[in-house]
Amino acid sequence: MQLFLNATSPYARLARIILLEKDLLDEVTLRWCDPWADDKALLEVNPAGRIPALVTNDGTTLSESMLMAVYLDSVSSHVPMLPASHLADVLHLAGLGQNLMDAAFTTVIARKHYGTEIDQSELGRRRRRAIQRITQQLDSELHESQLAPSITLGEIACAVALDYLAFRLPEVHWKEAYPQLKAWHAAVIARDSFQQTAFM
Ligand SMILES: N[C@@H](CCC(=O)N[C@@H](CS)C(=O)NCC(=O)O)C(=O)O
Repeated sequence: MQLFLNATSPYARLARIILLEKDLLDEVTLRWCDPWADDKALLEVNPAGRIPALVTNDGTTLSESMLMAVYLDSVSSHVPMLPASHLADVLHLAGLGQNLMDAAFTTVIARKHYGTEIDQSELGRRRRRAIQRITQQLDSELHESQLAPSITLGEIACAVALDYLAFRLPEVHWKEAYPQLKAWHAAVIARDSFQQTAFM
C-alpha cells in the first residue's frame, strides 16, 4: 500500500496513527508530498489533490481519512478500531473529532489565504463558535478513567483534533479551560502511535 501524506495534516496523521495501532505500517510506503503544490504523483491517484490518499495493494485509491480508517480496520483484525459492541458511541466521537478538525483546519487555511481578518467574517465566527461548542462537549464526554489499553477510531479522531488545535490555534486555550479534557488528551497522546506522528 502507499499513503500520500504530509507532517502537518490532521487527517493524514489520523491515517498514520491507525496504521501504527493496527500494526500495518510495515505494509505501507509513505509518500511525503505537498498537496498545495499540485503534486503530480498525488494528482495521478487522487483527482481531488488532497491528502491523505491511500493506494491499496490492488491499486485502488481511497480518499477521506475516515473511509481509510474503515478499510484499514478490515485489513487486519488486530485491535478493532470500530468495535461492534459500541459502534454508535465510537462513530459519535469520530464525528465530533472530524468536525473539530474541519473547523480548526478551515480556520488555518482561511487565515493563510485571506489573513486573520477572515476570522471576523460570518463563516469565521461560525467556525469559532463550533470549536468552542465541540471542545466543551468533549470535556463533558471524555474522561481519563474510561480509557482502555486499546484505542478506538473515535478516541483517535478527538485526540488528533485537540492536538491540532493546540498546534495551530493555541489562542483557543482549551487546555486551560478544560483540565479534565487536558488529562484525557495527555493520556492518549502518550501512546507510541501519537508520539511517532507528532505534528512538526
Ligand atoms: N475530509 C478530508 C480532508 C482532507 C484535507 O482537507 N486535506 C488537506 C490537507 S490537511 C489537503 O490536502 N488540502 C489540499 C486542497 O484542499 O487542495 C479527509 O478526512 O481526508
